Amino acid sequence: MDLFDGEDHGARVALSDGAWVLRGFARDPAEAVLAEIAGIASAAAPRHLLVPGGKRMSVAMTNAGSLGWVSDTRGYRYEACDPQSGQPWPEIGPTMMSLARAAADSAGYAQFAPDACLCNFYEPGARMSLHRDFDEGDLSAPIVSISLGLPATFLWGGHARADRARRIRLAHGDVVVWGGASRLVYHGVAPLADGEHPATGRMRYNLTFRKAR
Ligand code: MD3
Ligand code: FE
Repeated sequence: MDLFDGEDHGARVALSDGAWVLRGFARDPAEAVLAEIAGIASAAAPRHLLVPGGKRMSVAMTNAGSLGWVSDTRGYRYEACDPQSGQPWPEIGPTMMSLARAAADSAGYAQFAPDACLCNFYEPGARMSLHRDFDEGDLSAPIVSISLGLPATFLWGGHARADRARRIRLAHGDVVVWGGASRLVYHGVAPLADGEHPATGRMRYNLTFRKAR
């Protein structure tokens, strides 16, 4: 019996090939995860990165783990140090790490050992346009995402950018595991609707755990 076992948990819904949504999987430990996010943010401040085209992202980002995802006008890559401080990224928090591993396990990905956690900070209006995540060195590993705070509309496309996107609501405590045939699909997030969440105020947090090396 593990820490996160409870009557809410164990609802494991297949979204499509290799993608599983675990509704409310992170709800009980949410406060501990939010405290870990605050610790990460105080060591490596969330910032609005530039994309290679020169635009500034509306989502603020930081990282935890031995590698962190960064973007600037030269491109996208993983780096061991925060370019803003020159220091290594802070460690992935123990509660969020065990949660990500338990989620991967329950979706059939045993021994998930992420080395990177990208932390996304959404204020009302922030969005993420359709993209694929393929900068990771190990594309056979899944990505695990944890959503906290205000709900978002996740846009889930196909294997071609032009494929019509499905809309999926991701709420506080939802965890999604994206692997197998779903690992390289186009996806994004619609502009965040304004609101007030009891745990986070006017904010949404999304953590994605990756095997970058
Ligand atoms: C499906 N983040 O950080 S999480 C990202 O809500 C990102 O902040 C979104 O897309 C967010 O790259 C969505 C869900 C997610 C993450 C990675 C995926 C879905 C994915 C990779 C492949 C397929
Ligand atoms: Fe993504």
